[in-house]
Amino acid sequence: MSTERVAATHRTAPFYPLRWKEKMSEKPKLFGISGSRALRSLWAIEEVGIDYEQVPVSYGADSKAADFTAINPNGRIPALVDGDLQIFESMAINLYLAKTYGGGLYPSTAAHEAQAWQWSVWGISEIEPLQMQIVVQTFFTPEEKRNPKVVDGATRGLLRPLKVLDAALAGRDWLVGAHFSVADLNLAGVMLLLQMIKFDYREFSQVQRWADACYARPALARAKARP
Ligand SMILES: N[C@@H](CCC(=O)N[C@@H](CS)C(=O)NCC(=O)O)C(=O)O
Repeated sequence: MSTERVAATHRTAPFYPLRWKEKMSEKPKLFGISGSRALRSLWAIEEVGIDYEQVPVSYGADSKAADFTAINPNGRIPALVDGDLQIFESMAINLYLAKTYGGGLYPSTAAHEAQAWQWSVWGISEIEPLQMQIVVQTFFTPEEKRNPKVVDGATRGLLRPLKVLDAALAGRDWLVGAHFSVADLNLAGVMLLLQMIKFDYREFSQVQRWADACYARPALARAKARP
């Protein structure tokens, strides 16, 4: 919701909770750069379409500075400040943004909401550790120290969750309900790293189709164009 819409809502509904009034004074601030996992939350905030400020904190020393660790004591990006709320973890940030400002991006029933949480947690627990092994070996390990067995093992390990995802997507366009939702956003956001390493999805045609549709979203292109 834009600041103007919040302001208009407030004018016509004087008994709105105070937090809306507080939010009118300052835009949400998203901390992190697009060349990091903060891309997931930049994508989310571009999808919901609110006015926001990006604070391009990078990883390394930048994310360990005291003014940033006061927001995220883990010293990791992304983080979000919205009014009194300070929150870290990309999945949690995205669920909050979608629920607070996202309209149709957030499921409207408790069952669909639970499924959105399921896919968000599943991406972080079943996909992320394995894909990170490949990313670390490919991009952050000097060639002479790389261990092809690690990449082979992680690639094999990914086959099981990808098979599950492929089956879940059979006969449906999106993970939850009939349209793109925060469930797709979060899982595809995690899997951006698989796209980066050009993971071969040939065996998983439903995953390929769904990933292509997610990655064609204009909001993602806008997020990638950010610093
Ligand atoms: N689970 C976290 C991971 C965040 C994360 O590890 N971010 C990296 C950048 S890609 C970072 O800030 N690294 C800095 C460090 O570990 O010192 C999330 O999804 O938000």
